[in-house]
Parts: sequence; C-alpha cells; structure tokens
Amino acid sequence: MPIKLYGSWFSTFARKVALGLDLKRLAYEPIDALTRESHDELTRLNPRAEVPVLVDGGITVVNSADILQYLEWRYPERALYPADIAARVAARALERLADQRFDPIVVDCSFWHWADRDDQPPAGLREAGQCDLERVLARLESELATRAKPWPFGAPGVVECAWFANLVAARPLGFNLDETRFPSVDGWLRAMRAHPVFAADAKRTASFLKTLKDSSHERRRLFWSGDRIEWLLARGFHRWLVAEIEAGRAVFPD
Ligand SMILES: N[C@@H](CCC(=O)N[C@@H](CS)C(=O)NCC(=O)O)C(=O)O
Repeated sequence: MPIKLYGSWFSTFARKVALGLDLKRLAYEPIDALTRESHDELTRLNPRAEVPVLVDGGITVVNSADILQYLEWRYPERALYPADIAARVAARALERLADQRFDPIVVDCSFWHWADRDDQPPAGLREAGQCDLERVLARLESELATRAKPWPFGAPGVVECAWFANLVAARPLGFNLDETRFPSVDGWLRAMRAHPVFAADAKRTASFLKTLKDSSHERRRLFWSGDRIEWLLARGFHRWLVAEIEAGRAVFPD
C-alpha cells in the first residue's frame, strides 16, 4: 500500500513533509485534505483537523516534526537529520525556529492575500510582522553564517524542509527580505531554489494557487491554533482576534 500524505500544496507544514518524502525518494499519494469534502476524513485521522497527516500501512502519524522523525526511523536511507548529535540538536532547533516563530508571523499577516475578505489588516499588523520577521531572520543568519555553504548540515534535510516554503512565501506576501542584511539566508534560499526537489515543490504550489479561488477550500473562516495565536496576542492584536471570533470567522482545533 503506498504512503498517503493528507496535506495541501497551500500548507507550509504539509509541503515540509512532502519535501522530506521527495528527498528520501519515497513514492506517496498526495491527498488534498483541506477541501470541504475531505474534512470528515481528515477529522477521523486527526481530531485537530490539521494537515499534514501521513498514513503508512497501519500507521498514522500527525504533526510535521513527528512525521519527518517517523520517516527517518522507518526509512533511514538518504538521512534527513545530521549524523553528529550536536548538529542534530542544532538542526532541530532551526526546524522549531521556522515552525514556531517564522510561520506564525507569515501566516497571521497573510490573510488579506488569500482569504475571502474585503477589509484591511488591523493597524500596525504588517509593521509588527516585518519587525519580528527580521528578528527571526537575524537569528537564522547568525546560525547559517558559521556553517557550511550552501548546505549548513552537509546536505538538504529537515532544516531545508522546514524553511523552504516559509522563506519562499515571504516576499510574495509583501515582506522585505534584505539580502544585504541576511546574505547567508539569501545564498541558502538560492541554493534551495536551484535544487530539483525544492524547485518542483515551488512549481506545485504555484499551480495550486492558481486554482485556489475556485476550489472548495475554506477561505471565509480562519483556522487558529498554537503559535499563530500566541504571536497575535503577544503583539497586542487580541481585540482584532476577539472581533473575528464574535463575527463567527474563527475556527479552532478540537
Ligand atoms: N504543528 C502542526 C501544525 C500544522 C498546521 O498548522 N496545519 C495547518 C495548515 S499549515 C492546518 O491544517 N490548518 C487547518 C485549516 O487550515 O483548516 C504541524 O507541524 O504539522
């Protein structure tokens, strides 16, 4: 039975897992699980109704970091994690920096680009996003500056899987990524863009985005969880979130 990846080419976390599968050259069936029709099946597999979910034979794994770890245990060939323990710890920390710090900023500022709404972002949101994005990029830059080029851990793996979709999305969503301030990040992103696995991912998502408006993906009610809520509250946009909840525009995981 082939591996099934319940995801969406719109989800950076699902793309992270797809990139891991692609780097390992594992065949899989991608299933768009964020359409209205697939909602019940997704909820059955993951009560939080979040993608990605990986089903491999009798095993179901949720959460992108757990899925990549599972793939490494089950299919060790073409390793996604560095062999050296200290490097592995550093790689996991950079994975978390993408998942828990960069993603929430990008997603929280992105709704006015793709969701079904005709208002403007709350005052100061974009500026707060740009400012915090730069703080995260500065942390990434200082990590990358001391490591090997172009691949900080010797070969593309978990860190590239976690960062690629996030970094690629930032400029189209209106963020400024200053290559003079973040030269190592810029060089790394260029290397990923030139790699066939990452280039194919970017192409997949670009063609998916052309179909999003006419698809049955939820674009009115926004899904809120974990770090994306935390960032919004930490930056003082709680009133806006409350208004979203009161207007029936917010959905939370079970
Ligand atoms: N911690 C989870 C986060 C997954 C997540 O946030 N998934 C989002 C898409 S990127 C989702 O499924 N949202 C539900 C929705 O948009 O309906 C992971 O790493 O897999």
